[in-house]
Amino acid sequence: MKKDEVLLNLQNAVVLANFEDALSWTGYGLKEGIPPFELITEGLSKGMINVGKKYEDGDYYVTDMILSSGAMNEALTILLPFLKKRKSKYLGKVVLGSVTDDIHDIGKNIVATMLIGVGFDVYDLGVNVSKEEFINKAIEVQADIVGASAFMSSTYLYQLDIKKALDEAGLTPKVKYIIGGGAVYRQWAREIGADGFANDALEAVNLCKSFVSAKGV
Ligand code: B12
Repeated sequence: MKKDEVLLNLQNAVVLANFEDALSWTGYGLKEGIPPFELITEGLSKGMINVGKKYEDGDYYVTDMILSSGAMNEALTILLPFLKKRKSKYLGKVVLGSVTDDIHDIGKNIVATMLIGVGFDVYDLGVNVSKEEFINKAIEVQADIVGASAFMSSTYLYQLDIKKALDEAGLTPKVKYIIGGGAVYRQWAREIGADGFANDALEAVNLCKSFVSAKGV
């Protein structure tokens, strides 16, 4: 079977919240040598984009989004361990979380896993994380990077609050601040003075690596 077909089957498994298919097409894709990250971004995540569209169009309810997340998370239980295998030396410390009032965490979890995989220590604060929690953790662990995820137009403004709090705590510019998530764009990162934005976990990894390599790690 062609790679595109496998990826399409994975997308459909997520859209239809078919847990069994999500698992079996993930297994099949891996057996066929499709890289785990591609199965995530080109298969599962694209399925989630369709789920979001269906919700927006009124064809899906919140319960449908919950079920689809379940199917995606099921497949991720197989895929994330591949991304987590640490291959390289220690690169630094990253504090991550989803902002206040935002409980979307699938994207953030993928970012966290991939950062661990390339050598970062990740302190994942979870979801609905206040600016104070970000700052306190960054100080406690002497973080190199703080990353905030937001998936909603009602929550992305908290990314600005975190930037202000980092400035006020005197952590910037030493601590780099990065943002991402379904609700945000590169331009927003520029507007709030964040050090970077990433569309996906691979970009996030490259961004974080660029900060530490600039420090000579
Ligand atoms: C799944 C889902 C849910 C699940 C979340 C489950 C979970 N544990 O995460 C549930 C059902 C709980 C949910 C609830 C809600 N949701 Co919802 N949800 C989605 C959906 C369909 C998919 C999101 C997702 O997980 N995508 C998959 C991942 C992999 O996304 P990704 O963007 O590819 O992730 C990459 C990048 O973003 C980046 N990245 C992510 N985080 C970070 C962080 C950093 C630092 C960096 C650098 C990069 C980075 O790397 C990731 C990995 O490659 C989206 C639709 C969409 N298009 O986003 C709606 C969506 C986000 N939800 C929406 C809404 C409205 C809600 C609810 C308000 C619904 C309701 N009435 O209750 C609630 C709000 C709950 C809350 N308080 O947060 C809206 C938001 C609209 C808006 N613009 O504000 C969306 C856009 C749907 C829509 N089209 O209307 N939701």
